[in-house]
This record gives sequence, structure tokens and C-alpha cells, in this order.
Amino acid sequence: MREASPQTIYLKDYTFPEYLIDSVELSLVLSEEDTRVVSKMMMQKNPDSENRESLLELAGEELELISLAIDGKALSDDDYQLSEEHLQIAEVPQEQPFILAIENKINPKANTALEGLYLSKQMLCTQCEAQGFRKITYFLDRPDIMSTFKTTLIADKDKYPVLLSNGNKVAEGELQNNRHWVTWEDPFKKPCYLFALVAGDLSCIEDKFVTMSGREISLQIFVEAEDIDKCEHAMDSLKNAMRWDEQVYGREYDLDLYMIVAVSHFNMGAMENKGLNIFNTKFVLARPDTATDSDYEHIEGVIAHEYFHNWTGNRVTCRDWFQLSLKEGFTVFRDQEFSGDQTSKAIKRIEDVKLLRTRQFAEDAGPLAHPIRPDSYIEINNFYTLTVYEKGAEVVRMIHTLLGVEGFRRGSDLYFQRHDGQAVTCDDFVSAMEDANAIDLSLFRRWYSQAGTPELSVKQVYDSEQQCLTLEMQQSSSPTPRQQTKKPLHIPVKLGLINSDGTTEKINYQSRPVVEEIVLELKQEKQTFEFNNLASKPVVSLLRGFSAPVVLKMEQSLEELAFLVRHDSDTFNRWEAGQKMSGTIIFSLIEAIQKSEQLKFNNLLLSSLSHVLQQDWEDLSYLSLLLSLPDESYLASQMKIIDVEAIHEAREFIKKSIAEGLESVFVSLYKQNHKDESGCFDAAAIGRRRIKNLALSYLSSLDNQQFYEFSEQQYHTAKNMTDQLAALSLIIESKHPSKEICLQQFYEQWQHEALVIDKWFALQACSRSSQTFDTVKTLTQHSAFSLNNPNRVRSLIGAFSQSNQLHFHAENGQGYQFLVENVIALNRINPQVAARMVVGLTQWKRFDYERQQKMKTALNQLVNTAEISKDVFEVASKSLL
Ligand code: 0A1
Ligand code: ZN
Repeated sequence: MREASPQTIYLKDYTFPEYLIDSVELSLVLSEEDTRVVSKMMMQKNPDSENRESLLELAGEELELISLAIDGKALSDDDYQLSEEHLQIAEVPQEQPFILAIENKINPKANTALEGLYLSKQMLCTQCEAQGFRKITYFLDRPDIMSTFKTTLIADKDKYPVLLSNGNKVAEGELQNNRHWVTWEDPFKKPCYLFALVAGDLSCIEDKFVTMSGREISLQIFVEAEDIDKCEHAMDSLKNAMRWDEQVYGREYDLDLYMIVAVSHFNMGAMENKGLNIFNTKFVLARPDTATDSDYEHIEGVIAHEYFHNWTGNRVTCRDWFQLSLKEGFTVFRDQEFSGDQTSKAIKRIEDVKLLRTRQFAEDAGPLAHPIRPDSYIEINNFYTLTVYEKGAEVVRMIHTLLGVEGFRRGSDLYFQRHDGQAVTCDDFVSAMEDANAIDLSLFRRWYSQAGTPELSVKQVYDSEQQCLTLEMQQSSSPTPRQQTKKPLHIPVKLGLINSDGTTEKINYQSRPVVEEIVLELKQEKQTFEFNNLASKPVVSLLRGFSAPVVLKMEQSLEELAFLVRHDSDTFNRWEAGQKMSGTIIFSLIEAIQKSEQLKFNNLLLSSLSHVLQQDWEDLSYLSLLLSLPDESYLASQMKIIDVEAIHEAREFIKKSIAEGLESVFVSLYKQNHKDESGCFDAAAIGRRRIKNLALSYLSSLDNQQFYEFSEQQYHTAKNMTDQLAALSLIIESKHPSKEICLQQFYEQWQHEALVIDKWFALQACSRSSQTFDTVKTLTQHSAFSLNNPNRVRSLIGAFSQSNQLHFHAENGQGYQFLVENVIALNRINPQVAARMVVGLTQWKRFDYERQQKMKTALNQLVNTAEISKDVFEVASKSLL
């Protein structure tokens, strides 16, 4: 048991910093186990601070202090106090600026938490967000302290020929003993969480970008030598993102150099350090034979995300960590829109909503629910959540929907103009949007402070005599931890009306101009909306484009849904109607399974799918989405008490029934679109792969030798990873006789490509096969598995506990015990990643009584473990409440 509960930090306690740091000069003599840091900070009392004490408190963790001086005068032991997390200097000058010089020592090799300065294979690199800078040297480690940084790196020339930091390289030279030095200067003031350095033996690809004002920017991507042939896509994505930000937001890059470094050991996806982004290799490296189509898409999205942070995050940053969604919600919204513009808006939107609804909605409905601007935390690293990122982006999207493209641009222009160089709040962002458009968003602000997903219930009443359709809307939100009562929110509801012949009905609403689509604004708990001059009852297409992050409850018959699948011109709602239709049918099968009744297939689904298949489709990716069944995790999210076995059985039954009914269509879809292509990443080629692999997946469920041969043939001849992996996955999931041989062969083929081996682990961890648990357990002992590499941990333990609900939630509880053992081991190595692994246990209230008990036991084991980190403690203890 922990001795004392860790401290909670509250938003309401925010105060201005007591001191400011205008500029920092850092000098680091780098080595794996003994790095020396000298920091000279130009400081002064903050005139805005109300505290008149002369004490200065700096944050610092896991540092060995060597010396301290103020204005060149060394401090003695009596002048300061050291504790585990702080350095306090009793008296510093109050009236004039002063220079505080600190020398300390750190051990990057011992830093397995990967925060601060650490070792990723042979490379030294940093991760300072949120509070990693304090593990490099003593500092005012908070985002509202913005300083200029000048950094000198000194290191061995052979081990570390490349020495990088933020900004521009201003000087370099040679030293004795085969050492060299480089000085970097970043002219832009920034918080220390954006500081970065990299030292290593790296290869680089270079390109150029000419900005809208004609400045030439040098672009560099650094990787290990063996990966140099996998950088092209990242570079293209970067240039596309730079152009897009100029065109859509009028934002130009500011430094002359933009660097990206890919590292194999990284806690998250990537990091937007000023001028020197550090990326998880997963979001940089791609070659057609090693990366799938979805890897290519993720790389494009993450490269853009980090680039966009240069304005939304770096130039305008957060005042405190409660405002995290200010930079993350806005930047995710920007990267989503960018990706949609690069390929297909329709598909991007559907995929984003799928993620939101399966994962973020679960977070919002569980014990860890928090508003997008949380009001308290124990460990800030636990708040890089789907709520802050994905729901945060939905909130920005709603502002975009309410203001329109031009209004939103006016708002963002004002925001950048007003706050460039400042550390601000979510409220400042909303105010800029209001002021630029002269509208009142005071009610809308509740989205920032209220947790939980609202439910929107809609009743339709059609009066044929009056030719009037009334929509009665009601919103409600369930209580969430620490927030029992909820207020009505301002919800934009996009709507279209469709006539019985499939044509679009013109919308006549109040005295507004007649339109084909309208955004209704629900602001009260209950509100009705009337539409006149409707000669017959139209079919309502509501919440188009998923215009608000809510759960929509509206009665729709299967026939009505089938109609929308045929006729809705809104690509999101057309797909959604199909999902609702198959979801409804799957739920009636689940009921039958629970009552041990015989399962019967509903032919309406088959005829709806056949109809879809008869049309001519240009966008085959969209067609694949229309033909896909809802995921098991989405189905689970719709159940009060999750029945993992029944969900799996019902979904498999329906999949097989569809495959039987449409076998010949799937065979021809497969044959038409199966082309042995390599290196083709245009939308058409991606669409072909997507549809043929979906067809093959339906056919595989038929357990038929002929289709087993299709998969095996595809597996052996594939020239791209999408096809090879899709085939291998189907082989593993079926009763295919060559399962073991193919798995072994895949490992041997790719053992030197870490990111492909991650896929090999994940595939086995996600398998529905009955052997999975034993396989996963055995794989933790595999020579290629290591708890020290977050990507490996995520691909085995994360994938098993978060993407294999059938086996993780096995009735005997062995999945839970397996997770606890691994979290405890990981807690000693990397608390941040360990805490993220606990997610699988947080939803215990959604399971039956026996499973609940087992999950609670597992969480209690974590809380009661000696030396549990505050990261894991916070997640586990809050989950139990
Ligand atoms: N700001 C980064 C994400 C990030 C956050 C924390 C990290 O370490 C604790 C690393 C990266 C982004 O949004 O891309
Ligand atoms: Zn981000």
C-alpha cells in the first residue's frame, strides 16, 4: 500500500508564475550514463505575481545537483534546500533581473520511463511534454513560462556525429579527444515542454519547401541508416501539410529549418518540439512492402498534426495543463480536415467517428470520465486522453459547423493575431471565435466543463392535414464522477429531408430561406422544430456528418433504414443507416442466443447489401465501409451488460449468412480487384485492396478449401504489406491448415523490421482463435518481446487487453490476472505506459457480476502494490470509485 495518497492539482488553484525566465543558455556534455548539464537562466520577478516572497522554487526530479550560482556568486549549502521534486532557493533578487546558473548530472541510460533525456537504442533523445524538462535540469517547468533557448551540445564525434536541438544551427566546432560541439539558437520564446535535443549516428533525407511569402525552408528527416529508404511518404506528407496550412488557415512556417527525427522507443505517437519534431518510428517509416495502407494514412495524419502544432500549440500555447485541449482538440480537428482533403472526406469522417464512439464514448461513460478541460488531476500524463484529443476536436468541429467555413476562419485569424507568443486558455479561443463573428457562445462553453456524452432523443410527428413535420428533441446527460448534475448543452444538429422517391425535399424552416440542409441549434433541455409545406411525410436524415458528439435515439424501422442506405445523400448518414440496420439485427440475434433460441437470418439486410452491390461504385473504400458490419467493440458499447461471447457468436453468424447469400458476388469482387500491385497509394488502389480484402474476409468465414487457397496464394505472392497482412490475418482466424507455417515464415521474413514484427505480435494478440490466451502468454517470453519498448508493449499487451474483448474478458478471469502481472512489471520500467495499459480494466461496471468482481480484484491488486507509480495509482484508484 502507498504511504500517502499522491497530491491532486486543481484548475481553480491556478496562480500567475512568481518568476519569469526570459532566456536560457544550456550546455550539455552528452554521454549515456553521465550527462552534464549547465543551465544559465536570465530571470526576474514576475510583475503580475501577487506573492512578494523572495523564495524561488524550481522543479527537478532524478537530478544530481553539482553547483548553483546567482549572478556569478556560488551558493552554499545553507542557501538552498533540495527535496525529491524541488529545489528551493531562500533568497533571490527581487528588484532586478538576475542570472541563475545551475550545474547538474543525469543518467539517460537509467531513464526507462522515456521522459526527459533518454536512450533509444544508441541514440540520445528527449521528451519534455508534459513535465519531462525537470528531469534534465531544475526549471520553472510550466507552460506559461516562455523563454528563448540557446543550446550547446558536446559529444563524441563517432558515437554522436549528429547533434540537434531547436531553432537554427549557429556555430559548431571540434574539441580534443575526438569530441565536437554544436550550438543551436531558437529565436521564438517557448515553454520548456517544447525543448528537444537529439544526438546519434543518423542518416537524413532532405528537401525544400517554398512558403507563400517565398521563403525557402529546408526540410530534414533523420532516421537510422537502415531506414533511409522509408522516409519518402513522410516527406511528401510534410510538404502537403505545409501547403494546406497556408491555404486553409493562412499560416506560414517561421524558422528556416524543419527537422523530424524517428526514434524506436517513444511513449506516444510524436512530439511537436519547436523545429525539431521527435516521432515514434511507427509514424514516419513506410515502404510498400513493410507498411499497410492504414499505416500510410496514419503517417500522413500524424506528420500533419505535429506540423500544425507549430501554430496551434507552439506560437500560441497553453497557459496550464488543464488547457491541453486548447492545442490538442484544435490540432486534431485540423489534422482530420487535412486528411479528409487529401483522400476522402467521407471515409475520414466515418473512421474518426468510429474511434470516437467506441473508445471516447466508453471513457465518457466510465469512472475516468472528465471534461475536455479537466478540473483536476494527479498525474497530467494520464490526461492525454481520447476525451481531450478526440472529443476536443469534436467541440472545435461544432464551432466550425455553427460559424461556417468563413466565420471559423475569421475566428482563427483573430485568435492567432491576438495571442501569438502567448500562453492562453480554452476560453480565450472561444472568445476569439465569438468576437470575430459577433455571436454569443456562452452556453456553448459548457462543452468545456461538462463531462459525459449527451443523449439526444428525437420524436417525429407528421400532421398530414397541416402538411407539417414536428421534431421534438430532448437532451440529457447522465451523472459522471464528481459531476452529478448536468446542464443542457448547445448542440448543432444538421438535418436533411428525403422524399419517398429518394429526391431531396426543400427545407422550409421559420422564415429562413429554403435550403436542402439545415443546422438546427438545440439549446434547451426540450425544444421542438417545425417544418411546413410538406405534402407527404419525408424520411428524416438527422445529425448529418455526425454534427455533434451525442448518442442519437430516434425510432427508425428497418425499412426506413434500408431506404436511407439507398437514398441518403449524406455519406456519413448513409453508412450510419446501414450500421444501425445490421446492429439492430445483430442485437436481436444476441437476444436469441441469450435465450438459447435458434438463430434466424433477416433477409432485409441481404437485400439491402445486394442493392448496394448492384450500383456502380467509383469509391471502393466507401463501398467497403457500407458492406462492413459494426465492430464487436462498437456493439459492446451499445449493451448495458456486455456479453462478449454472444456478441461474437451473433456477429459471426450474420457474417457467415451474408457470405453464403452473396458468395458469387464476393468471388467476382475479389477476382476483379485482386491485382498484384506494389507501391501504389492512390485512392483507387487503396479502394481495390480494401474491397477485395473485405470480400475475402467474408469468403473465409465459409470454411471452404477454395477460399483458403485464395488467402494462401495472396499471402505468398503479396507485394505490399496491406495484402500480405490481410491474408495472414484471415489464415490465422480460420481453420486454415497452414496457419503455423505462415506465422513462422512471416516472422523469419520480417524479423529485422521492428514495425512489422509489432504487427506480428498484434495479429496474434487480437486473434479470436481458442489458443489465443496461451499464445499471448508465451509471446511475452519471446526473444523479440521487451517491456522496455512501448511499441512492443502496445502490440502485445495493449492489443490483447483493448482489442480482443472475447479473450481478454474470458470468464475465468485469466486475462485480467495476466494484465495485472504485466502492469506491475511495467510500472517499475515505464509508469506512463503502464497506466495506459490499465484501460482494459476500467469498464468493469459494464460486465456481469462475476467478471466485475474479478476486474475489481485486479484493480485492487494494482492500488495495493508497493511502489506503485502515481500514474497507475490514479487510473486504478479512480476506476474503483
Ligand atoms: N503533444 C503530442 C503528444 C505527446 C504528449 C506527451 C508525450 O509524452 C508524455 C509525448 C507526446 C501530440 O499531441 O502529438
Ligand atoms: Zn498534439
